[in-house]
Amino acid sequence: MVDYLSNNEENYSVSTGCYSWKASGASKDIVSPVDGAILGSVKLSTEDDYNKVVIKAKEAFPYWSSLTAPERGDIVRQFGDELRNDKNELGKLVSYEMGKSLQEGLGEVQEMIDICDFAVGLSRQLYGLQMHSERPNHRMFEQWHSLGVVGIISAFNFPVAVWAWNAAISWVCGNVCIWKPSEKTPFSAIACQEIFKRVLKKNGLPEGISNVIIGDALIGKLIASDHNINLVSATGSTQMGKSVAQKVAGRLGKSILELGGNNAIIVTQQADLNQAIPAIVFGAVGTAGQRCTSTRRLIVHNEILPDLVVKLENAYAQLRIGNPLSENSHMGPLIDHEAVSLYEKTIDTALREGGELIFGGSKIEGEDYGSGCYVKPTLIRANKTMSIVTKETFAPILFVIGYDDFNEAIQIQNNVPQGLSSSIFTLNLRESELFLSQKGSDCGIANVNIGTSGAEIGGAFGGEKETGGGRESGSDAWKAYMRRQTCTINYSTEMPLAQGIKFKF
Ligand code: UN1
Repeated sequence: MVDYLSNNEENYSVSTGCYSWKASGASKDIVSPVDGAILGSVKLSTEDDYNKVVIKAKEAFPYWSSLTAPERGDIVRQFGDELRNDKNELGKLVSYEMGKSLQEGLGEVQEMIDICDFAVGLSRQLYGLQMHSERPNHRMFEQWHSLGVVGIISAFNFPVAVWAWNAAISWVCGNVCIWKPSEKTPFSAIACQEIFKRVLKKNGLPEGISNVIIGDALIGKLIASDHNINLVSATGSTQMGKSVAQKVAGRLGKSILELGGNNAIIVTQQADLNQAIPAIVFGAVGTAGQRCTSTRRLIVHNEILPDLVVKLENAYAQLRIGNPLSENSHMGPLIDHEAVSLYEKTIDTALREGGELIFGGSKIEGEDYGSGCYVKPTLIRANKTMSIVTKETFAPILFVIGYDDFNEAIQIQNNVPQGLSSSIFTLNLRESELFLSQKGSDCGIANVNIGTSGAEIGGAFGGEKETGGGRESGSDAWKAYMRRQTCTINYSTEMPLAQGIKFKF
């Protein structure tokens, strides 16, 4: 980690807010949530800095998009190789800057490597369909062209992986990227840019293929409103997403939105609790409950609820909370003190609304924790009418809700504004198929006997309703990063019109 920071100082001034340009805005200290230490400071970018980055990106686009897709895929392959070499250092930096456990920091870099591999294969599979024309001796097909500049707005909780999902796919599709990472985790972003810069340099490619711009909400607004940005892919809160969506729609631009989740696990009487317990605990406590896929609600059949709660209490009592870089710790801190206040407020509201505290419920202070942002993982017995259970709080708070009838469980699961991830634990085929059916989960992700978090890159990632409807990462999510062109070629000697229209003169 220290190596990255000092390398950066050599090759790239850490105090520059954007790649290749000196940022001219205010300085911001970056504080690690782990121990309250100042990691360094970055200068935030201004509108002027932003405009320079856009020019640089636009200049790089014609050359980059003129390479063949497999040539671009080879550059992404090299990036994946560099990430393999740097996995430990980058994983540590992510863990220290963001506060997730080292295992999860390393997992995040692995997710980057995986999406690079996926994108390399994709670079030879950007298939268009061929259709049968209704006119004789005509050929009709569709093809996919590069879009241009992709603006990527990412959140603090996945400081590197979510960018990589977007960037790796954008690059093989022939686009150039401008990345606005969370200003809470800029050093992880700078490190990624440094690694990719090595690949660009080795291959004599223009720097503007990948750009990082560090700034506050102003930069997000500029990206959303700028007609030079052909696609905006934004990850973050529903509130942020609504503002981005309105600005992009106002200029009829394209966007991919991956916003809040309020993910539930249904545990039926026929669940294998040996599988369910670890999945529930990781889902609720992993990344200190700060994943958009974190498990926030547990919907449990009332007959097994008391037994399940005892098992969960036992599991929670074994969790070790502390420095995420220590292999001993299961859970690190929240991102900052504001997040700790939100955690406390949510618990207060839940208890006021009639919730019952089962476990945890307070922040953790003491010598060992310094000025880190540590909280206890929390279990609250709740009921389906409490309004707090419909809200997303980025914290390790799990609401346990009982149900009697299977359809009621599905209804509780769907009865929130968000629609990202969902799971059921059951060994009953009818229950699992109903959960996956049209009448079942309304989420973008629906799992059976797997928790709500930890999706693989091969699937399309995203969700419905207030989650924003976008899809990133695998499957055919790449189509949103390209423009579709329908082509019809007439190789006859006639000039027939479609729909049988006669037009003779
Ligand atoms: C996010 O929290 O924004 O499925 C992304 C998961 C991770 C990605 C989460 N692969 O939990």
